[in-house]
Amino acid sequence: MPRIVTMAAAQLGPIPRSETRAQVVERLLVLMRDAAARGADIIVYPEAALTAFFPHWWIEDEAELDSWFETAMPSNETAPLFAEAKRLKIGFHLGYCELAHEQGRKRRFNTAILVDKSGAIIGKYRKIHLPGHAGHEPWRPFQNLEKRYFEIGDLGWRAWRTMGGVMGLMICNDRRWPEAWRVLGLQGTEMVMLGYNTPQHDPAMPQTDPLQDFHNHLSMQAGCYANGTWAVCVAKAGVEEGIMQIGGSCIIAPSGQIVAQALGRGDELVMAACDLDACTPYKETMFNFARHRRPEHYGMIVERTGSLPPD
Ligand code: CDT
Repeated sequence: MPRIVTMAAAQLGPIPRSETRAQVVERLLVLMRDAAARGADIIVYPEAALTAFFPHWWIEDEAELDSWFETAMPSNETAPLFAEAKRLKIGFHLGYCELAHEQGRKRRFNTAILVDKSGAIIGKYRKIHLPGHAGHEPWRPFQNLEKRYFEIGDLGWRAWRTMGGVMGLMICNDRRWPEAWRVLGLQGTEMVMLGYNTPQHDPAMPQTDPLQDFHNHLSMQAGCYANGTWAVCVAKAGVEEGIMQIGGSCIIAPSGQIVAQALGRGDELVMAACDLDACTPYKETMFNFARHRRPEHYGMIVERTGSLPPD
C-alpha cells in the first residue's frame, strides 16, 4: 500500500511594501481553499510569507524594524489561517519573521512552523544559514541584511513524525548546504518543506545570475536524492519592490526528479501526490547510512582546524 501525502506548494507573487498582513492572509486563504478542494493534505507557503522581504532594505528605526515581525503565532492577523486549516483539515507550513522576548531581551529570527490538520503548531524551525551582510553596503542595488536583522537559529534541524510521515523543515539559504539535508536525512526525514526569497541578481556574485534557477534546483534535487526524501520547495517570486526574485517552486521526489513545477512567478499552486514509501529504496540501499556511511573515515582534520594538514 503506498503512503500518499498530497502536497501543495503555494508559490506567492510579490508582496508590495504597502500590502497589509490581512491582505496577504487573504491571498494565503485563497490558495489554501484551492489546495484543500484539490485534495491536499499539507500546503507549504514560502519564507517570510506575510510581508515583503524587508532584509533588502537598510532600516535604522527599531520600531520600524519591529513592525516587520510577528510577536505571536497565531496572531490576530494569522488566526484565520489556523481556523481555516482546522475547518478544512489541511496542514500547513508558514515562514514568517519572529520577534521573541527570551533571555531578558528581544530576539529576532527567520522562522518556519509546521501546523497539523487540527490547527496545532507541531514543529518550529529558526533559520541557521543567514546569507548576506550585517552592515550597510550602499554600492549594492539592494541590501541583503539577514545577518543584521536575525539571530542564527537555535533549534537545530528537527524532524517530526506527523501527518503520516517524517517531516523536516529548512529555510531558503539552508537548501544550498548539504549539512542541512543530511541532518534531516539522519533523522529519517521523508518530506522536507522549505521556502525561499532568492533575487535573480546577486550583487556579490553577478556571474551566477544566469545560473540562479539551476543552482536552486541543483541543491534541492541533490539534497533529496542523497537523503532519499521528498521536498516541497516554495518561492516568493516576481518583481517585489523593484527586485526580481526567482520562481521555480517545485516538488521533488527521492530520486531527485522534479515531479511538478510552477509555470509563472505569481501566486500559483503546484501539487503532487507523494508516496512516502518511494523514499524506502534510497534509504535502504544506496543511502543506507548505517551500512554505508563512514564519517569516522572522512579525515575531519580540515573540519577541526579550518586548514589543510601540513605536508
Ligand atoms: N533568503 C535567502 O536566504 N536568500 C538567499 C539569497 C542569496 S543571494 C543569491 C538564498 O540563498 O537564496
